[in-house]
Amino acid sequence: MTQVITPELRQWIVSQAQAGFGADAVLQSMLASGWKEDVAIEAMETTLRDHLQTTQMAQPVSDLPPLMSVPQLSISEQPLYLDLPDRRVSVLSAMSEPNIVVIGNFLSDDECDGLIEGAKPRMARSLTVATKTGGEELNADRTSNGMFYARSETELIARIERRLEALCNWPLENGEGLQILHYRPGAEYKPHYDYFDPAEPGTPTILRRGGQRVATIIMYLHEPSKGGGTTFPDVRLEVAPKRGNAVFFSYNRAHPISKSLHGGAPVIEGEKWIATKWLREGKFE
Ligand code: PD2
Ligand code: ZN
Repeated sequence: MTQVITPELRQWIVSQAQAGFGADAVLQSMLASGWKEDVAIEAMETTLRDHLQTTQMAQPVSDLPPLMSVPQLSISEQPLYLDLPDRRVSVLSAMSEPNIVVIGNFLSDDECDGLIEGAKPRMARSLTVATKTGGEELNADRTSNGMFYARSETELIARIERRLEALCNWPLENGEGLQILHYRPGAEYKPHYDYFDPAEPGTPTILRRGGQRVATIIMYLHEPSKGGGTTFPDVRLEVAPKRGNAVFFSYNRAHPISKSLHGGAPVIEGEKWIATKWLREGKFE
């Protein structure tokens, strides 16, 4: 029998959280009352996320981190194509809040293969920036393997970076080195924000080099046959990980109000390879 997540259940979950019960305790109560584990987890995740968003929306703007300038793609007249200096790419879909644009034909098959082959000898379990210290750490939410190319490391990298610069109208020097990630079946990247949380103690150290992140471009290099989409839970969008395509998104405040929460859904079958470019406010040197 399917179990339905009712408004009453959502209200109960919020009241438990407000009473100070942790996620684990709430989950155990739900299991004890006969809820199936997957339904209970889904109910808790969606309810608490929606609740958090509602309370965040009610915050006065003066309490939020400052607005930042962000890259803008040249798509105000809904062009079907963008003629970048060395390649015509397609504009497949776009939304404004958050600003998410899906681009088709951004990379050729040869370019995808070149990025993967160059990365293979240097792959290691992915690290994320440790916001407590400003260093790097293993992260259980990210079960992919990865590596970074230095900026302009090879002719191929330099070509793709120039293409990104033209796509985003944002200086190449403000970009971090291209990151390659490899996901096997079961691997995922749980929803997160790419900006650095201003409340974390390590953030001022991280920001000394290039300022905040303001946008992300994920390029799909090898597509899994099932799963592995890039999800945007706040707007219930999932971008298909199609080889050669890319998704651009920006965040003009380092705050959840940007609705830039995003994740890599678990790969179900096949393998997923991506390249990620993060753009900073200033020069990243
Ligand atoms: O692999 C993805 O789809 C993904 C999802 C969320 C990658 C990233 N974030 C990232 O590289 O930041
Ligand atoms: Zn991300």
